[in-house]
Amino acid sequence: VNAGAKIVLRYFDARGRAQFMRYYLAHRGFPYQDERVPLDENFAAWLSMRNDRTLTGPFQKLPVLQWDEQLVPETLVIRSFVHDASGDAARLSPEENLRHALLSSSVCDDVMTPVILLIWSELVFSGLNLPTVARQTLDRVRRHLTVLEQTLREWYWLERLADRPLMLADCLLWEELSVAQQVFGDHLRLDDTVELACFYRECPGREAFESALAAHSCQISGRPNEAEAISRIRAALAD
Ligand SMILES: N[C@@H](CCC(=O)N[C@@H](CS)C(=O)NCC(=O)O)C(=O)O
Repeated sequence: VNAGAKIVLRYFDARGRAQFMRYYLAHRGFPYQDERVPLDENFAAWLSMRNDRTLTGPFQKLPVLQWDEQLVPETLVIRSFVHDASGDAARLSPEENLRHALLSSSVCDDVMTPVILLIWSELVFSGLNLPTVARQTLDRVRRHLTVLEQTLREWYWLERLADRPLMLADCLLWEELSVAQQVFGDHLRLDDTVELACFYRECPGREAFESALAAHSCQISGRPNEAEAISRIRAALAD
């Protein structure tokens, strides 16, 4: 482990796919540069840097992480790179490492991505029926939280968390529970999934995460006028 690594996390000024890494790096005491591309008019700042692959990597998207000389793109690949480079992988058994990778993949693909897509949906798919898509996304996320809860119980996630430092999979799960609640409001009752509610409440990083969000408030996604889009999603679900 190179404790003095120069770390730059480059992402938009949004929570999106990077907020969980910000929580992690801060909470675990890795000094890093939180480089945020402003969400300005017509994404001018982003468009002026997008083709510079030394900044945006081989797929010209964000997040990318710079760890010393290594530029790492792709959210889940960054997760696994940092999990190794931080020394966390060495703290876990092979079976637990697999579980951390599995949980991260599942939370990314089946909670984070559908929720971000829903926020963008009206802009991206013309003629879309928002009430139908909002309902389907909510049902899908709810069902998935029920399944996640059973799996975390079977894996003794909370018990194990008590005996190890907070890791990226924890930060990711906490962040997506927070985002899902912010988007769905009262339509998603976390208390229906007791184990997840308990994790959300008692997660060792919770206070630091909430302070970080309060200290630098930003949108979840890059969608222009996101607050209005979220209000429309909630209203559509109330019908
Ligand atoms: N597969 C990538 C997806 C990255 C991605 O879609 N990033 C979006 C922001 S969340 C982006 O860079 N959009 C700008 C663009 O595509 O021009 C990952 O997992 O990190």
